[in-house]
Amino acid sequence: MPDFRQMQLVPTDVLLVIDMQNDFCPGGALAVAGGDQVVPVINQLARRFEHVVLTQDWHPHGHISFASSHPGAAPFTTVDVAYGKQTLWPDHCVQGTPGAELHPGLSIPHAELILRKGFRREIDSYSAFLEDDHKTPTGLAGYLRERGLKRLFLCGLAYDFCVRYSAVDGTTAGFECVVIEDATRAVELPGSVEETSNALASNHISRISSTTDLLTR
Ligand code: VGL
Ligand code: ZN
Repeated sequence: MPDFRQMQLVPTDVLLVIDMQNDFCPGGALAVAGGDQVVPVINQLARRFEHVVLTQDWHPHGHISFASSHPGAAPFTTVDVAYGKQTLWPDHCVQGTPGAELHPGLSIPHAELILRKGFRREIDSYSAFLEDDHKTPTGLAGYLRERGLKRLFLCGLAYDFCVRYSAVDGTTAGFECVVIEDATRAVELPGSVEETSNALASNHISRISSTTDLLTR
């Protein structure tokens, strides 16, 4: 594992802020415990990065990931869909609703891109790179590559879903990915945090703290 104490941020690094939206924060439709607590941590981190990219979960009404779209099904259960198992969620991050807006405390005026994902009714997208059919690209890899951005520091919500899959797919796409652990929070379905930590480890994705020298110097 790289020694982040010896390292410096370089201009080809990017902070990737995943789904810091009202619906994932306390009071929201799919609230993650302590989700709002990472807002000041992320604001502070963002000042260290020349390049910041945000993502926004952005679902149409009737989205395949909504339990309400599957008669008789309850949130937090799974169903089989064309691309495999789909966890069902309460309706969340519906396009154009207040719940889909970025958290009002987020202050990153220099963010360069807001990438929306999950906007196809029949395909969910946890990952910022590849939708859950494992085929449909979001365009982010092309954007980063064309701009010469190489190393991704991930934060935001949720650790065990969108942060996890974005980090793994980013690695597969050829980017070095690092998760800033205290700048994330987890949904915490049974086993999901442990599985995430294992998936990150087996993909050689480092987990660091926002207080690491690299990020504070
Ligand atoms: C997410 C569940 C459903 C996330 C998005 O941002 O982690 N989780 N949609
Ligand atoms: Zn979603």
